[in-house]
Amino acid sequence: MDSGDPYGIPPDNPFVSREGRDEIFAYGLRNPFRFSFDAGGDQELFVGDVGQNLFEEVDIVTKGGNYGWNIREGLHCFDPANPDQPPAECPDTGANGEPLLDPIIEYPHPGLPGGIGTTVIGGFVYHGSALPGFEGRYIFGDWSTNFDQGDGTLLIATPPSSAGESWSIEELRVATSESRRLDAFLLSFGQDADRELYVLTSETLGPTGDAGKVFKLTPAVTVDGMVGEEEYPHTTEVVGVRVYWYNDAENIYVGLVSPGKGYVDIGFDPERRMQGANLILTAVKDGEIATRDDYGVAQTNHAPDTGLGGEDNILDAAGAEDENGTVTEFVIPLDSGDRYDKALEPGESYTIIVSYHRTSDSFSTYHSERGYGEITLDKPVKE
Ligand SMILES: [Ca+2]
Ligand SMILES: [Ca+2]
Ligand SMILES: [Ca+2]
Repeated sequence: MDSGDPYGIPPDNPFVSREGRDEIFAYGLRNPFRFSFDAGGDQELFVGDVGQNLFEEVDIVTKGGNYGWNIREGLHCFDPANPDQPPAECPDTGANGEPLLDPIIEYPHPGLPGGIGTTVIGGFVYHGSALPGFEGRYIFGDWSTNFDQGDGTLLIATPPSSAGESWSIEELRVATSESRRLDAFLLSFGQDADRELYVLTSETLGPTGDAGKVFKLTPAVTVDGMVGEEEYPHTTEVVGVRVYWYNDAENIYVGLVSPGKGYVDIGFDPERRMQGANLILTAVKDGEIATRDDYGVAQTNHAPDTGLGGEDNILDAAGAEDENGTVTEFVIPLDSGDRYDKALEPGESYTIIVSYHRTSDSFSTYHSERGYGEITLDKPVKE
């Protein structure tokens, strides 16, 4: 509050010095539930406005705007006496002749074609760094498809190419859930100082019990032998091999895109040449992924951890070849506890040593190319 003691009303509010409450900034909203200002762009005010029987909407709120309730529900006409049947026609101005402003997003309730949910939950325009593909898009959701069993939906909306059109929406699927959905009531979103987003849920309908959870939105890396455009938040190139990585609090996920048809490997935190590095060797042999967890026993020599008395700690791996080369992906623990793996700390930077062979799948063939790079790990909150 810039003025007033302790209460003030901005003097340029639309109803100051005329009929109507001075506090009103905008109107025609039914049940606005969660709002946020865009941290970028034009710092616009995004509001999720809960509808009645049929349609949910999201509005960009402007001073003095009339958002149509109860003449309209979403983009549809609304009749309070017959709320399940949108009239074919309705006024396009309010009581004072002002235009009724359309939402930027509308979606229907379950039971209608394309039905998503019953209650829109406003979110944030994304400006974090973990999910670069989400930049400038609006992350929001729906509370639940029904009142009995929490079944919230995460949604992402993309701005239209021409102003005035609706934003397109897609469901955000949850990789860490078997159903790929929240399986809980979606209550709200949060944002941290880095503008990363959090999802607040509960398994109970009301504000009771201890079934509330807070999740952080992070990239979904799938170990499938394909590196998707927005799959990994980080990448670097070493001697023609593109290295992708992502880490959570427990594991590091790595994608290697090699110009060769032979093996490709990466060593973490080498001391001299490959000596002391935790080396992960990968190759696609006859269409199948082959991997080995090694240790740099000397500057130019490495051996399988299992042969040295350690363990193979590769948790998952996949790979594929095409005419351009080889793609492999794998997951290893940040700290396997094995003395032949280097423990990696979230938030720290490490040298990497990367090599590949143009044609040979044999892990004992001398590489075609080798070089050094650096990776920096994210410091995620405990999930
Ligand atoms: Ca993948
Ligand atoms: Ca190991
Ligand atoms: Ca190792």
